[in-house]
Amino acid sequence: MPAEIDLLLTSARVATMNSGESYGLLDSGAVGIRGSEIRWIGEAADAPAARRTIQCDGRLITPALIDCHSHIVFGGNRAQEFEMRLQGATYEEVARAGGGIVSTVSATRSATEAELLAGALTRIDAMIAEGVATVEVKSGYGLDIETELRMLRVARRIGAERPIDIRTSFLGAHAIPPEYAGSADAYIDQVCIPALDAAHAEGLVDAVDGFCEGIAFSTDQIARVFDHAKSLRLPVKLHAEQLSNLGGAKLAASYGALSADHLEYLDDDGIAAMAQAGTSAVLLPGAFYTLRETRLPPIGALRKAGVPMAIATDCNPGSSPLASLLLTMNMACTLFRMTPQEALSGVTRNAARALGLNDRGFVAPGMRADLAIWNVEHPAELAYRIGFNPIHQRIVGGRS
Ligand code: DI6
Ligand code: FE
Repeated sequence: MPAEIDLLLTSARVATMNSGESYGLLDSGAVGIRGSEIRWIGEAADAPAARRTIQCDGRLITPALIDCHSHIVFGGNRAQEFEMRLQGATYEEVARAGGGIVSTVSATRSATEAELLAGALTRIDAMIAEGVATVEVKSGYGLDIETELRMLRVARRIGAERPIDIRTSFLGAHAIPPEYAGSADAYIDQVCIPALDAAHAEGLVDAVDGFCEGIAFSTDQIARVFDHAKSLRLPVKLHAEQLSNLGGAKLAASYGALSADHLEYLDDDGIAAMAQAGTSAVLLPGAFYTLRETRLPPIGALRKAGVPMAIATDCNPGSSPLASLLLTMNMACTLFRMTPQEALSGVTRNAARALGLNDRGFVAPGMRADLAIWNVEHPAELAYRIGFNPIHQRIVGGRS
């Protein structure tokens, strides 16, 4: 009779993350996999027979990591803007002077699909090397129909080129391109919505995102994009309350958004709306760090309201040139005073939830077999070290 388990990971400490409040630790545990699914979890002593066994020698198993907010497809880089900011310019001043997002837009428009893919793969490879198995990737540096589609095709190709699951978000409402300066409404009607239709028709869109901010789009403009997303039955999410409070989180919650992201300027009203709607908070310490923000997202109030908190790299060439989810975990603890357990939940269980994925993010029978095996004893070590990658092995969809 063939064994029911293809692959058994045994003699491991397992952080199952199967409750929101703890690591869900199993000290001498084992995880049984069949095909691409977890079939069994329990004490190593009780483990069933398996075709193949990996002895983990006491190493830690966690769910594979999930980066639920990234902009890894783009052309060029913004090192010069980094220099400008070091000479005193703010992020908003750089954006208003034609730099910022818009300068990445020019570089992205002039890049070929192959060039965009090559750049994105360098960043994805850094993520894979740290045990990441799912990455959300946004468009938003094209801001014309053709380039938005090109970015999303590149995002899909990443998943074909590498063992990683890519979830795409259409971010046509990211910035106003120079040819529409002063005409944000016309941009929404003539480019953003037609681009969304075209991308959706090609099967390129898993969710719709926007940037609600003084230097980007108003709540009314975002609402029009979200109405259109709803008509296509696509879930929504929003960059909200990053540099000021326009009520973006409340708007997002009113559309049942998967997440509201950034949230440094979030107020009590926004928190209550998110809690009621079940909208997750995605916190982005890399952007906070890079922009040297001083206003912290209201972590304590989010925690108290029971809003699930995810954390992500926001990997992008301007406000967060960060591809390390492990460093993001450290920053979430050191800068935002999140606990190491919250940081790990934020890149596993709560990151899955922020993407609307219920088949991953914790270790339990029936879940996808996306796991990371680490050379650490205790899960707090993942957030504790800086610039140190203790990965031993990554398993994606049951494949080691
Ligand atoms: N907020 C961000 O942090 C990124 N986009 C956004 O809306 C930054 C994008 C960039 O500066 O290129
Ligand atoms: Fe972002």
